[in-house]
Amino acid sequence: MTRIPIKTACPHNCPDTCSMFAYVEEGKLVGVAGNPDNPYTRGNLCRKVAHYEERVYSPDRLMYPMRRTRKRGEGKFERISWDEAISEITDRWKAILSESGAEAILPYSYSGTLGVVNMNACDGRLWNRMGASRLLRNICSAAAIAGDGYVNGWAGGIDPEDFANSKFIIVWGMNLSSTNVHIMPFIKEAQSKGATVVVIDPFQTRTANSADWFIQPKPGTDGALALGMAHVIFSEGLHDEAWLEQHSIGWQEFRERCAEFPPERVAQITGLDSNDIVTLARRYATETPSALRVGYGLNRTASGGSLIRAISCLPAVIGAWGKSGSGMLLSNSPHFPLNWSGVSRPDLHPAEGEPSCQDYGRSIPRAINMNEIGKALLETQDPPIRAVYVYNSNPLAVAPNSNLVRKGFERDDLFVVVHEQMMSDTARYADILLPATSQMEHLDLLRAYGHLYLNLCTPAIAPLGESRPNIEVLNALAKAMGYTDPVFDDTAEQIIHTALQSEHPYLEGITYEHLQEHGFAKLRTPSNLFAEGKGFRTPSGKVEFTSEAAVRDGFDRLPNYLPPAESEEADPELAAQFPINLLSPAAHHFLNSTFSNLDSLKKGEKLPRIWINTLDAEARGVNEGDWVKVWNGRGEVRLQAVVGEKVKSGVAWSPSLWWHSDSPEGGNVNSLTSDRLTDMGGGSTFHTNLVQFARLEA
Ligand SMILES: Nc1nc2c(c(=O)[nH]1)N[C@H]1C(S)=C(S)[C@@H](COP(=O)(O)OP(=O)(O)OC[C@H]3O[C@@H](n4cnc5c(=O)[nH]c(N)nc54)[C@H](O)[C@@H]3O)O[C@H]1N2
Ligand SMILES: Nc1nc2c(c(=O)[nH]1)N[C@H]1C(S)=C(S)[C@@H](COP(=O)(O)OP(=O)(O)OC[C@H]3O[C@@H](n4cnc5c(=O)[nH]c(N)nc54)[C@H](O)[C@@H]3O)O[C@H]1N2
Ligand SMILES: [Mo]
Repeated sequence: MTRIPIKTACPHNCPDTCSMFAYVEEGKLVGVAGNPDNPYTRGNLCRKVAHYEERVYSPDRLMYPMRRTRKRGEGKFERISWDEAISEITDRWKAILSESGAEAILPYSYSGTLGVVNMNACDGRLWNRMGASRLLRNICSAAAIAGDGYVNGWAGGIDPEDFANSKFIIVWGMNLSSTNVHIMPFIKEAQSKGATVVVIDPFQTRTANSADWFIQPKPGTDGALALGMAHVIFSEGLHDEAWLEQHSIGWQEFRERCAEFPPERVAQITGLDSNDIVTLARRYATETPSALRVGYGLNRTASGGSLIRAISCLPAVIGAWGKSGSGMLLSNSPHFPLNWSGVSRPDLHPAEGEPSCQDYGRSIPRAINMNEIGKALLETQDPPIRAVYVYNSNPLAVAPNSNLVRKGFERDDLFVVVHEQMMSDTARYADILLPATSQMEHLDLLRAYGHLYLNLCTPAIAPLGESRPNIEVLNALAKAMGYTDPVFDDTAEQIIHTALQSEHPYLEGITYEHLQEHGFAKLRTPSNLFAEGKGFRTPSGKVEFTSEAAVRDGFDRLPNYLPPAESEEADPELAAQFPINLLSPAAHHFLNSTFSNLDSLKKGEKLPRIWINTLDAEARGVNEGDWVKVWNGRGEVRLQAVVGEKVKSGVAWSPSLWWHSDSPEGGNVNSLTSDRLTDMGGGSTFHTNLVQFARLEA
């Protein structure tokens, strides 16, 4: 039998945003495959998505609206109708609005889908109209946006396909083989043509195993390494003075700052060999074209803003921008010139003219940082948060300092609505629980953050049970609130048409119909982004080594190295008590907390584990396979030990994220992580996390 595939795309939070095929028989999804026509994702799917039908038909799927019957958190519910659910929610909201004002209501959402409709439009429209508390969606990349923003203006990066043309590639704090698998063939192609691939990571990752050179610094010290590299490059005259003169400001002052970071000092900060620092700098500057693939892991450290700011300077120092196989890629989302205000509708807000969800730090309406959700639920006043509406996120599992988050969600007087696909850790805490459609059941438009293609996510099957897409539920809630604005009649298709309404040359010829026919389209970007020093989005339009914007925001005029809080350097007393820096980055088989409930992927991940160094294990009598208790002042978890040399002494590594409901005591690694914010941008600090561990008896 020949099966005709439905062209669709993967909406999960991943740089790769794959073009997919869905196969349907008698209304049932029977399989998926990569769309071979996409030149970047090339018909390959990752292990997580390759059997997507397992997720769509998971026994954890929610099928109809429900109301809580027992204590919050126990996960006991009774079935109700959509009409009952909508009127119960809006009755409560109307009472709260009249008693406490709209800021007493908080939407909480992040990245269940990256769809323009079911993420971006949903994060704006209703909440803007209502004047609800704004959520600072800072859990992932806020420090990077701030740090790179001062230097390059957060202008996007180079085309990942261009890495095939590089001669020297530094993969900096990113585990590509797990988190960006589709760039690997391009990097391997470069390698097969003789390029050198360097991985810089405190843990010997899968990606490090395929590198030519693995460099293992102490966590959070990469900013010093970047400044030290720049120092070597300047002092040996390997910088590109002509490029710097034409396309940057402040490079001579920057050179003076870098002189404070000679190789010996950097060696001491990073724990690396000073010869390696010199060699790395020389090779980066001379084996051109050279390119950086910079990860988000780096920006989730306490000094993540300063750290990314320092690294972001390097391509300009050697004049790498605007040439084939050369430059840097951190995120490509800024390249997508969609009609964002038409999508999120900031103009609907009563305090008209206020910005939408895209930026942070404004006070009207008041803003709640999603990293501090526990604290916000427990402590915020004037008015206190009386209702939360959670969608596209699983805060009980993904937010830092879980124990505080749980306390917040346990508050008796809080009204909790959760719109979810699965009976997740957070769904269990709902008063009203609403069923959401999966990507196979709704329409959406997808941009990407790791490449340059737009994709259309086309539904392949009818919604399961009574599940509904985010946009339909929020439109229904808006109407029941009495908001008569015509936008709340918009269908997904209308929103996609709006999103594509743009005169920008990158979108020329990319219409809804084109996307329906092909499934995807590459932005019409020039073949070399940033050619002739164009495209930086700083106030001067140049690369800014000195930044007046940074000064205005209360920071150093120049990039600098700051030791991360919760480190031996910054807090020796705490480090004496909790001497291990625990990193908890992306797991190979999970996607944050998505997929962590599926048996086949759990098998791949085995058990909640922690990688520790042999010396640290011996000092505590821990052997391979032992269960250990890991704790600090915020909480405690039980993990299985993997002992060896993949981490240096003083560092540990635990891939994330398991569900709390998988552990007999409840809790996952986020019971240990801190809700401290980064130095810049108000970002998360998952990787700055001092702990202690001990062997558990039997
Ligand atoms: N399989 C899988 N893929 C994913 C995800 C997932 O959960 N699973 N999550 C998705 C999301 S939301 C994101 S944001 C990206 C994240 O993907 P990445 O950008 O790869 O970020 P992380 O996984 O946080 O960390 C990457 C690496 O940084 C290292 N690291 C931590 N601290 C430091 C440091 O101070 N210095 C250096 N040099 N390295 C450090 C970690 O050891 C880790 O190997 O991946 C996306 N893709
Ligand atoms: N310790 C530690 N914690 C981390 C990280 C880490 O590296 N270490 N990574 C952090 C990062 S980078 C990120 S981005 C965050 C991610 O945090 P989240 O965005 O909360 O990510 P997920 O865990 O994937 O949860 C998304 C939820 O949305 C649901 N969902 C999917 N599609 C839809 C939909 O269409 N509608 C609705 N209503 N729901 C849907 C899924 O079922 C899932 O439960 O986690 C952060 N947490
Ligand atoms: Mo993320």
